[in-house]
Parts: sequence; structure tokens; C-alpha cells
Amino acid sequence: MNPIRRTHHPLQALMGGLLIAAAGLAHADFLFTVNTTADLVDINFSDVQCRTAANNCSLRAAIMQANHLSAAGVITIVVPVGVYVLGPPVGSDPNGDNGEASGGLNITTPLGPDQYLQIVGAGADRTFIDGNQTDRVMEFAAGRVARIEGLTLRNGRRGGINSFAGGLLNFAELTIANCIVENNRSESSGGGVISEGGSGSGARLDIIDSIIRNNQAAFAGGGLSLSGINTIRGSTIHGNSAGISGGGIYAHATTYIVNSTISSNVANTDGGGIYATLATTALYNVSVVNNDADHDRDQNGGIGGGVFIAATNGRFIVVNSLIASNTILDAPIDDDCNGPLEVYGWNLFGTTSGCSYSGNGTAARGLVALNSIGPLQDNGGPTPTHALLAGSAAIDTTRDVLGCVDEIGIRLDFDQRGAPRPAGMRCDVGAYEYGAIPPVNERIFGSGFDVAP
Ligand SMILES: [Ca+2]
Ligand SMILES: [Ca+2]
Ligand SMILES: [Ca+2]
Ligand SMILES: [Ca+2]
Repeated sequence: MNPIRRTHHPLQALMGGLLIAAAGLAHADFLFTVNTTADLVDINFSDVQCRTAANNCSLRAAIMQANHLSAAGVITIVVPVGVYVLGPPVGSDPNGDNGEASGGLNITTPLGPDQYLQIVGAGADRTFIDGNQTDRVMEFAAGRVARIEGLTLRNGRRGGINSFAGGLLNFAELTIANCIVENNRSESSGGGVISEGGSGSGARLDIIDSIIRNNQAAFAGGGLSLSGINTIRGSTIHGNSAGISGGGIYAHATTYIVNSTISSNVANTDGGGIYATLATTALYNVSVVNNDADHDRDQNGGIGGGVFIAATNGRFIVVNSLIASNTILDAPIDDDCNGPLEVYGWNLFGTTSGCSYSGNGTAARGLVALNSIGPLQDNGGPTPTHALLAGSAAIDTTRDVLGCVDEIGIRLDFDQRGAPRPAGMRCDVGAYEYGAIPPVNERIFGSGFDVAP
């Protein structure tokens, strides 16, 4: 598949920041442009410059200097093409996360109000932040409002005590846009990302046009473990694994998933694709395909190849979504869901056994032939998807003539790829619109080649 592509020029982001700044007199803007891939610290916080002992600006120095600003305003860190390998943690912290000066990158609680921090890469196929298997890649502390864009976060690893979140740990209000989070590992929960809303941190995570793939957790949430408030839009969660539950996503707080694909994730017990408990999880035009539960085939079992809903005070709402070809034990027999579903609109399953259906019940669900769903691949747009094949029961079968909508009732004018919906008579079931052509993505930094540097 094509690597993920940027959809916004960093200068647009910068100009946006300047406009925000211009609107408020008290604001000051800061721009730190990284110019070395070396992992070096900032040597002087009071100079308000990103500067290392080698007299250049490293990613770590930029973040450290940003951490020590107290003025309100927009802080922009531009991270050019390159592989930024993080050094190991040093010092006495047994958990390997001893602050901003080493190991994973710690974005701390801001020293002053009204700061907005954005870290902007050259594209997820161009800018790589690499944990080098020694620590989590990034952590955002409570109180921070931030965005990361156009980056790959990879090869994070957390072992031993407090080993949550291999790739990224979020206590902040964080947007992850046009990013790839891959090949991270936790010996506890949250292989790729944990957003942790506990202890009054008010965490919020918005994932947009991104890929969460090939991450591993020893316990729950191979790709994502989510509390707080979460939205996932235009994104693909695939190839992640959990030693216990929730191969793709372990959702235990409010989670809205829109125009997204959950594919080929595995869990050794319940919920190959999604494990949901305690709060509201809602799917709008989502495709949940090819996930597997009880992947280890052990004596502890495991059910809910696609989705598993623990019936403990939670709601699991499914609207215009496709849940098919999910298995247990990699067996050819479908095991798409287990637990109580609330269904609205028109949803299609490989099999409807294993779940109960409230909401609009049998009027909102039907069956789809598995051979009418294509493999996960590049079908255009920034993220891989499962195409609908000609004749699929998912094509043009949603019920509302006005189109499909998201969690706040806004009409979805595009599918996951950015192709216009609806094509044909109606919006299609799931994340992919048959017969719709996605736009050719602009390349901003490169000249069209798709290979990583
Ligand atoms: Ca400095
Ligand atoms: Ca650190
Ligand atoms: Ca098992
Ligand atoms: Ca259609």
C-alpha cells in the first residue's frame, strides 16, 4: 500500500497558528525547527531557543524548551524528513521514563494557561520517531492541548513494572492526525496508545486519518486502550495483538468510531477487533473485518472475534456498519460478535449469532456474503481499506435517503478514503463507498515517490 500522505502543508498549520496568535494580544508564538536527528538535550531553558550543546536544534531540545515556556500562544515544532532514534532512559527511575531529558519524549503539563503545542512532521512516510525498543516513544501530560501530525511513532517498548503504553501515553487533549503508530509493544496494556482519563486528567484523544498497526500488548488493547473521551475518524487499526483482550481496541470509556476500519487484529481471549466495557462505544460506517479471538487456542478460550461487549453498564451502538469475516481460533466459521448490540440504520454481519440486538433490532441488521468483501489493501486515500466487491449486499443498502451520519448527526459526505458519499443510490454499509473515486492526495514535501527515506 501507499504510505500515509499528508493532507495539510505545515505552513498552513503555521499560518493557522499565526492567525490564532493575531487574534489575542497576550499570545506569543514559538517556532522551533528541528535540524538534527541527534538525540540531544536543550542546554538553557531561559534563552527561549531550541539549542543543544552542539549548537543545533534536536527534537528533544525543542520539546524540552517547549515544556519550559510559560507564555500563552501556539508552540510549533517542525520535524523534517528523517529518522529520530531516541536514546535509552538514564538515571534512577526503575520504570525507564525519567523525565524529559532521556528515553521517551515527555511533553509535560504546561507552565502557563492557553498554550497549544503542535509537532508537525514531513509526513508519516518521511518523519520517523523511533523508540529503539528502549522506552515508550511519547507521553503527553494532563493539561496539555496538543496535536501531532505527519509522523510515524515506532519501536516503542515498555517492560517491567508500570509498563503501560508502548507507543504513546496520553493524559492530555491530543489530536493524532495523518500519523502511523506501529511496531510498539507493552508488557502490560496498550501496545500502541493508551489514553488515560482517570484521576481527573480529562484526557481526550482524537485520531484522524491515521494508521495504528502491528502493535502488541501482553494484556489488553493491542492497538489502543481508551478511557477518557475518544474519537477515531478515517483511520485503520490493523494487525495488532493482545495477550488477553481487545486485539485492536480495548474501549472502557466513551469512544466514537466513524468511517474507519478495524481489521486483522487478534486477541488470545475475548474481542479480537474490539473489546468494549463500562461506557458507550459507538460505530458509524465502520468495517470490522478479519479479526480473531482465542487466537492462542488455549484452555482459557475466548469469544467475540469481531467485537466483544462486556455487559457491565456499557452501551455498544452500531450504525451502518459492516462486521464480517471475524473468527475464533482462526476457524473458517464466523464469530462476528458477542454481547448486547444496539443497532440503527442498516448493518451487515457475516453471522448474527452470539449477539442480542436492541435499538431497531432485526429491522437494522442483515447478512453479507464474505466473498463480497475485498482484502485489506490500498484502495486510494491515506489508509488501507476493505473494498466492497460488485454485487455486495453492502452496496446502496443503507436506509436513509439523506445519507449516513456521524455521532452528532453530521452527514458523511466522504468515505474513509475521502471519496464522495453517496455514490449510486445510497450510502454503503461500512467504511468504503463502492464506485466512489478518492482524490489524488497532494504530495507536499516529496516529488511523488512513495518510498521511505
Ligand atoms: Ca533553550
Ligand atoms: Ca523520558
Ligand atoms: Ca485463548
Ligand atoms: Ca453507494
